[in-house]
Amino acid sequence: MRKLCHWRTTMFAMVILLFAGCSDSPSPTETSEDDGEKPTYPVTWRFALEEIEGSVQHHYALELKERIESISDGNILIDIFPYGSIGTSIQLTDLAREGSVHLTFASPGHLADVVPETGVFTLHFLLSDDETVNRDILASDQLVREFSEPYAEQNLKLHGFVPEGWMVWTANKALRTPADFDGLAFRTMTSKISVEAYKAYGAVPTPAPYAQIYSDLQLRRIAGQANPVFAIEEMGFYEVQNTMTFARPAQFVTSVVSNKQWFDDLPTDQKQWLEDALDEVTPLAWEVQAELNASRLETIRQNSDIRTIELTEEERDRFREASLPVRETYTRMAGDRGKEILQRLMEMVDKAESEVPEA
Ligand code: 6CS
Repeated sequence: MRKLCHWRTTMFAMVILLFAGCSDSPSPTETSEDDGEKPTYPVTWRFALEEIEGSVQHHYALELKERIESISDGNILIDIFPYGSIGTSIQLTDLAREGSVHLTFASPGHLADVVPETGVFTLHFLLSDDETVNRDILASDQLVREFSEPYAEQNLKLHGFVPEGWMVWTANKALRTPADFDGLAFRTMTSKISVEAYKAYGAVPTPAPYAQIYSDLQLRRIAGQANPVFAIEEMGFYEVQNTMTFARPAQFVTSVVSNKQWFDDLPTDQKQWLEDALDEVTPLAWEVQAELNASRLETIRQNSDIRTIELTEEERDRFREASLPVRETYTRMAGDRGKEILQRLMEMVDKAESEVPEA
């Protein structure tokens, strides 16, 4: 990636860890609501992002920061750490689990090795083709409740899921049928279940952190990758690929989490501020991703002669069929609880789609 230096990442991670114990905001092992002490304001919450400045996650974090700092009259400050200032997705999850960062994004494509149930969001053609159906399901309290326990077991408090747009495939050729993936070194997110989605199409899945994609494409260590349009633009992937295939196999879904013990120990008013602010930001994030994905496609078109291909329904059906066995693999990896979640999610989609008024 152009905007990230690995050594800097490691250094920053070490600095964060060193300062973790003397944070403005109590670390999970320090003060708690129960000890009756008034917090010493202002306190600072650290929010780490899996994406760079200008991204969907960055917009989300800025909106949250503005709200929290305003509702709390400046008593709570939020320090935002965009991708590149601390570490990879999975490192951010680890830092949140041990309390060095308070809040972070944790995308299932990486997180599923830690919380296997979240691998359900890496499955293709599972959610609806209707984005508003997906938006409502992902924003529902019911879904968050389904996942609360698996996250809590990893000392993570799940605050919600955020869709960031359709996954778009890039390569130096069109990917119209599963046969086009045959033997193709295709970058996937790092969890085992993310790999399975592309193995099912005959690709040679090559898991790698986000920061590595650009150089791996440039060096021809990989031949393709999948990400929403806004990411393909801001990470420059379109500069080193000549075709974008729009197959709408899945939404890119991420989750917003905090250190569970830190959240449980927050004074009641701070907890309420956080929950209220998150409730306000979620619908905005939907609008932000829609706007960014549309405008960045224009930017890509202006700055390159990349080909864009929209698959027909018949072409999509071939991928849908090839993707179905991965659901079995998911249930083996995510166990009974994962199986139930998959079932519940399919029911939610069916129900929501049946309630969509006819056009
Ligand atoms: O592909 C990835 O790894 C990343 N893609 C996005 C859009 N956000 C974060 C994630 O790590």
